[in-house]
Amino acid sequence: MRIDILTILPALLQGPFSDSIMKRAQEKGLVEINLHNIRDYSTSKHKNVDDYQYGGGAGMVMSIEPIAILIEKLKAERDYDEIIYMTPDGEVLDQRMSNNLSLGENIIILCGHYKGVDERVREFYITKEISIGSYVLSGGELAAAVLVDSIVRLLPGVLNDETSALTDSFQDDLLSPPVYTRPPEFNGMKVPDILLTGDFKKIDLWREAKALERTKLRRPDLLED
Ligand code: 6GU
Repeated sequence: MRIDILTILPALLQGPFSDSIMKRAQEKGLVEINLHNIRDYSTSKHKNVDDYQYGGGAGMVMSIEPIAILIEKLKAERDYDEIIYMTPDGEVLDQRMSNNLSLGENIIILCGHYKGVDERVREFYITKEISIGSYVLSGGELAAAVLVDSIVRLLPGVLNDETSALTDSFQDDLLSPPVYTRPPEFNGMKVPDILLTGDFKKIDLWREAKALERTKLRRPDLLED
């Protein structure tokens, strides 16, 4: 999979992809993540990427020109499955969306800033608008990092058995059951006896019950449909 991220703050996105699972996925050639600085495509003397909004009002708007030049360049090089705009008024990200996006070959992710991008970018180029939740971030970069992480870890070969995506919370609409490791007792706090029995059939049933109990208590909305 190839992911092209369009941003005015590429430095914000370098960290999240240069360590651990995201780093290994790139080294293994399972994903290619390219950061593009929108400012490099500005044609103005001072390399502006934003301007005052028509009609007045506080806040700058990201201009269409540098974004259009960059998207046209990328689209001329290959076909894209989706051109995504990260925005608080987009569709709220969930596991189903990440699963679907992980099946694509090439995606573009545009990170918004200021008051957002000129509406014409959204109308002519964007195929999908995604939010990561009901709160406001300073820009789309951190949201893009969340989206990319959730997609890349689903690509075949990225996770090993130990970190398998199949046992994640949400993958089957349930939260994960509690987990424990040694020691069996710490300051009087004990690991549940059943986990020490070696009876894996019973342990599986216990985990299922705990997952359901935890989901009912913390996220009853997941059980609704
Ligand atoms: Cl995608 N962008 C911004 N700026 N804020 C957000 C968001 C995105 N998702 C939730 N809040």
